[in-house]
Parts: sequence; C-alpha cells; structure tokens
Amino acid sequence: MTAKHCILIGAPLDSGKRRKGCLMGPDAYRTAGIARMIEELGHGVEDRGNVDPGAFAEDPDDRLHALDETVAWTRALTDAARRGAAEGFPIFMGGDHALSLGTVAGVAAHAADAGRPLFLLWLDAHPDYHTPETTDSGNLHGTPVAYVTGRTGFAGFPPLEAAVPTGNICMIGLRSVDPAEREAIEATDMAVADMRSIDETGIAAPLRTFLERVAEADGMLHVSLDVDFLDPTIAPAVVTTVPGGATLREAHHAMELLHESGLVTSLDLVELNPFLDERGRTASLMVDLTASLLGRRVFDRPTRRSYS
Ligand code: B3U
Ligand code: MN
Ligand code: MN
Repeated sequence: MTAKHCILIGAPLDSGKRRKGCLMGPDAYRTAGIARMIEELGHGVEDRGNVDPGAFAEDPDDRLHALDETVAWTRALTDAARRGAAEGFPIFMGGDHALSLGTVAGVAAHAADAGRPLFLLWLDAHPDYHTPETTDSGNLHGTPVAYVTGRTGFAGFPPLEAAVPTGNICMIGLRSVDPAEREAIEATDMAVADMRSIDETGIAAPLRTFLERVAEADGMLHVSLDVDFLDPTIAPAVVTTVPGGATLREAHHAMELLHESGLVTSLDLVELNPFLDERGRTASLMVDLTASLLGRRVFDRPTRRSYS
C-alpha cells in the first residue's frame, strides 16, 4: 500500500441549513481518533486545525439562508482545498454539505493546475443539485453539485476556476430527489445509482464501472461522503435522515473498493451533527469508513467475549 500524507482540514461550517450542530463535527472526528487511526494504518497525518471563513454579514433571513456566510466559507475553503490537494491527501471534516461548494471547487482548480481531470463521487441520499434559483428550502447545502458543475444562478459566489464536467460525476445512494433536481439530472450524462438500482445490482457494480472510467482517464477522484448516505439506524447523527440508506456492509464494501482502486485523492466527511449522536456512534462509524477507504482490511466488528 502506498502511504499517503493525509491533511486534516476542519470545516465547522453550519450555514447550509437552519438546524445547527454540524459546527461540532471536526472536534467529534478528532475525539473519535481520526488522526490516530490514520497513523496506525501507516500513513502520515497532519491536522491543520479549522478553516476560518473570515468576516461575513449577518443573515438577513432572506429566501436563501445565510448566503453571505456560505459565500465566505466557499472562498476560504476553495483556497484551503487547492493548497491541501497540492500538498497531500486532504480530508475535510465538516460541517454541512455546503462545504463542498469550496472543497470541490478547490480540488478541481488543483486538478486543472496539474493537468488532470477531476472526477467526483457523491455518496448521499440527496443529489444536492439545486441552484439558488430552484431550491425550495433556501438551504445552500442542497446546491454544491450545481455550483461545481458550473450551473448558473450562483451570483455573489466566487467564479469557478475549473468546473467538474457532469460526465465525471457518479452519485450513489440517492433516495430523496426534488422534482427540479430530477429534471436537471435527467438532462445530464451524470451516472446515478439510486437505492433501487443498488438493491438490484449491489453497490459494487456502479462503483466499479465508475472507477474504471476514472482509471482510464488518469483522473483524480474526490469522494464526498454525506452521513445520510447511510441508513439512519446505523448513523442517527444527521438532521436530514432518510430511511432506506446504505447498510454498514454496503458502505464498508464501497470504501474497500475505493481503497483498492488507488484512485481517491481527497475526501469530504459531511453533515455529521454530533448534537444528535448516540454516544458518538455516528462519528466513530464515519472514522471507521474512512479507515476502510485508507486501507483497513479487517472489518472491526465488536467481539463478543462472553456468552453468559
Ligand atoms: N433537496 C432538499 C433536501 C436536502 C438536500 N440536501 C439535504 N437535504 N441534506 C433541499 O433542501 O434542497
Ligand atoms: Mn448532501
Ligand atoms: Mn444528504
């Protein structure tokens, strides 16, 4: 296994929706031992602390929730991600999914600098493909994929250095898609595996197909892992729980395939809301999944030592 230089970047962004708590995410991952886990797998690890979004205007409570704050985060995270991707394997510890407006824009800019195509794997119950014009909720965590693919409607956001072509994106785990998103996705060449197709083919089939394409193109691969990709019975610490998500084994299997591919170059861990967790189990599960993605081979099942 090739050792990576992992760069932990905290993004306590909580502006992408109204319910608070994701700002505690980075510290929950630290508490769950993410750095130690990475070291134990034989990789290098460096914790750069949390990104500071700088100054932003108070939310005027308009149709779009906390627009100015999210724009400030996008700017700061784009910079941090571009630098992180040039220096190692960045792991962005969220924070809600609005952080991907910046992290994906930043790694895409780096890939363009390096002359390589960027591919994006979106593991989520939701496609997050609204624009600020189509969102009903006004929650900007539902918009990052639209932004990074260069859709219009993002006035006020930093102009994109490099867009991710929709043909370089694969979404797995979808089960909550708004009509406007569905229509927009159907007009693209994005690869989409909803839960029904996972039931029919298993999770490995769409992932392998996608990974082959990344390999053929010598692409870089950014993985964005939303807690709600997982079934809420195993991952309760998220505001937008949607029943019928990925099982523990499906999720680990996906991570193991990603590791074996050797293609992943950056990772988002998003939407963890530690305020809603049960004794840290969701934070620990996200750390375990990251371990599988980084090469942990044996699945850590709790061992029953006593049968009395
Ligand atoms: N599509 C809905 C719900 C949603 C999107 N992302 C999350 N929830 N986490 C919306 O608000 O845009
Ligand atoms: Mn999401
Ligand atoms: Mn989601």
